[in-house]
Amino acid sequence: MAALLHIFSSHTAPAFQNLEKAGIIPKPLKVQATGSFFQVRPNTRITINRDSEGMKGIAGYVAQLLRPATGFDWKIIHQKSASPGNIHLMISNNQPNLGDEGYKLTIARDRVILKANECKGLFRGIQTIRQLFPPEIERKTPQDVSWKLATGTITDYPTYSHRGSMLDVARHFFPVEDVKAYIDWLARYKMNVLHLHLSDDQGWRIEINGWPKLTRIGGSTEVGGGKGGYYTQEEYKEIVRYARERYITVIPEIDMPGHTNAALASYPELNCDGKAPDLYTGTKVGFSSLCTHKEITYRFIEDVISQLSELTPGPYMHIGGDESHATEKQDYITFINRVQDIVTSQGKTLVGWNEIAEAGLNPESVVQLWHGNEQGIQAAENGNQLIMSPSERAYLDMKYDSTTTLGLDWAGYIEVDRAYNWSPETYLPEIGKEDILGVECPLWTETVTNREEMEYLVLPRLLGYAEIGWTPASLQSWEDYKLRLAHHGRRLEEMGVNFYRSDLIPWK
Ligand code: IFG
Repeated sequence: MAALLHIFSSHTAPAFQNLEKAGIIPKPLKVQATGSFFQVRPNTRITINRDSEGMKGIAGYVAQLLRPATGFDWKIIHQKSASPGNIHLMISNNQPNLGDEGYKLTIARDRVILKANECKGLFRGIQTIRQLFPPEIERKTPQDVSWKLATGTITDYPTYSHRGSMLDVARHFFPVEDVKAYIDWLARYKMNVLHLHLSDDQGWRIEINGWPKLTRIGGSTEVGGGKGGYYTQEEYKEIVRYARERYITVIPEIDMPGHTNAALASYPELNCDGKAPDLYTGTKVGFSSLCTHKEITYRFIEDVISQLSELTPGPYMHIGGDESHATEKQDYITFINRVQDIVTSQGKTLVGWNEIAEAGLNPESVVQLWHGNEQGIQAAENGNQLIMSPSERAYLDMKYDSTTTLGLDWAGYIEVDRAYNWSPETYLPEIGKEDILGVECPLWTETVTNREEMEYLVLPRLLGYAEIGWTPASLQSWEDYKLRLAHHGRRLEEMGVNFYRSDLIPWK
């Protein structure tokens, strides 16, 4: 009784007494509130049941998340079991239903226990814990807040294993710190893939040994004629490291045979007529093609793909294949099959936009559906898994509505509700859940020049795509999501990001 009185009498009424009202995004599978709270104190510790590098890394991540706004020490202790007043992280692979990214979170009045089969699952569960702290937790300086976590249990694991976003660093170049900020957003909402669009007509962004002009010339500009830029291999490795620390896989994309003007402008010999075109700073598409008849083209591709494979630990290599209007159809098909052999010889699985389905791919190759449902269906019938990125639903560069200055509108306007109200497994009747690897929302950057503009287009729509990838379609509901998003608005405010305040959301 005293405890109950304590709750109602506490003058600093904590944010929630009801775990089920915490408004977590993406929505967890199962939440059971017990109506009380766990009091975080200055001497609350993070305890880990294994002294492994992975667990120490995760505990360190938690500490650096919670230290700035709480001002507490967050000592990390290796101990077998949970103890009063502390947050215990534990790996115990005896919960097969959780899979490798699932977790079970128990918040009792006197302790917090986060359990998972693997570190990846702990990392996803930490994002949930982060959303149970009051929004002030996002601040960078100690806040005078009574840090209480609502009690109860959460059992959670993702629907799709591929939940990602693509960042186009070719149309406009973004320095490493902007890519890291992008990775932080993905991590916060339990996404696990960053697809980097590293080359296009307007720019080549990754240093390739033996082909220095790709970056010296191809990386020297961008849409609008700015100075462009590129990642050295060291900088690219730093991006990959930062992503891996957050259990996010990088998928590099070198778009080919089309979308290659930057490479063609850098090396005359890659052009069929041996003449290098000018660098291009406009926004047209479909006018460029590697010369598919020349052997040097395949030596070039081998060098690029082998070096990029070496630099990228993930299983995938994206070779683009979209809008190759300047490549003869039969040449295109021969080319894609030859590149597929190069990719698989490097031990990677090929990914490409849906046009590659015309090439009769190995069933292991993955097709990313963006525009061209017939090719998507052809891929599914061919046994290829699909990444669902339908442009009229998932393209983050689409304007919200006619008043949005940033972005494009060729695939239509995508307000926050339209971004949320669809599901990959019902998008096309011919494509079932078993054909789908997951979902990915691309940000093309023809009109995006800096982080603030990025934030405006990406947030809050990214949160909806994160939920589409993580939460079962049966639990998806716009009426429920929009209230959770409204509630989450405080957090976006505290993060200081330039998010779009849609009129459709009753922001708190
Ligand atoms: N389509 C092009 C992109 C970009 C996009 C802008 C794909 C696969 C239109 N290809 O989307 O390069 O220009 O919305």
